[in-house]
Amino acid sequence: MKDLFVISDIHGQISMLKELLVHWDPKKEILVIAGDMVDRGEDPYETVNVIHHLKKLYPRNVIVLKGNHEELFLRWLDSPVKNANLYPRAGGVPTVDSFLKRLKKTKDISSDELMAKAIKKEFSRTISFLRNLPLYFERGKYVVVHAGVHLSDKENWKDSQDDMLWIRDDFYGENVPNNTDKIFIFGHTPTHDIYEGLSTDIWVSSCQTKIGIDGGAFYGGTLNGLKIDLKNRTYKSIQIKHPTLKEFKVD
Ligand SMILES: [Mn+2]
Repeated sequence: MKDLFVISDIHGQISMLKELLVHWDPKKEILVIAGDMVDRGEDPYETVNVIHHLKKLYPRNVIVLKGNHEELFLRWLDSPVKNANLYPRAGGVPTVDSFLKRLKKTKDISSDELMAKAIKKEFSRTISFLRNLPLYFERGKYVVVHAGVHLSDKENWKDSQDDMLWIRDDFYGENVPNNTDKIFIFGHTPTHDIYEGLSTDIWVSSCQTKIGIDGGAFYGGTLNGLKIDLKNRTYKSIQIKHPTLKEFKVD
């Protein structure tokens, strides 16, 4: 059985992703990308492109999950007028720009509607890849999911798809017991928020069944890679530090 190598919340930081991928061994590890490839960052298009390419090269050894930012991008593509205010506030401008600049023909694109239409037409395979991403990956006792799940009982954690994309402290809060028999690896909330600004390291709940890995790569933090040895149930983390900001800033 292959081990897992989990990365989350790249948010367009393609240079950090490439640095981290050097540590992935496709012969020994399944690469799991836990969502939020797009929005903000250096180059969201290229981030999706590299990951999509890896998925095609290693269809069984690369698992890509949907995050809320893939969902927001798809919503904008389908209803650009309705999402014209919301999507830029979520960091969508670098995503749209990074796709637009790869269009072969850029004339006559003067409205959000035309931009969305052109992107959907020219990058139909990429967009279809994003649309069809699963929300979680389960391997034995481990579940990788973008934001988290509803933990109240053993059987129903798969029921709330909305929670898998959006949930925060109703999942990772120390006062929320994990009544499932799974160990969850999640991103979505930068660990510096959970650590209250003290660290960007991987976070492990006191019950040791919730493991947060979002290092806040865009916010001057870290891109964390988490290796899980499934047989021995041991973890190893790799951190790629932000190339330009040394200090992690807290708002
Ligand atoms: Mn997210």
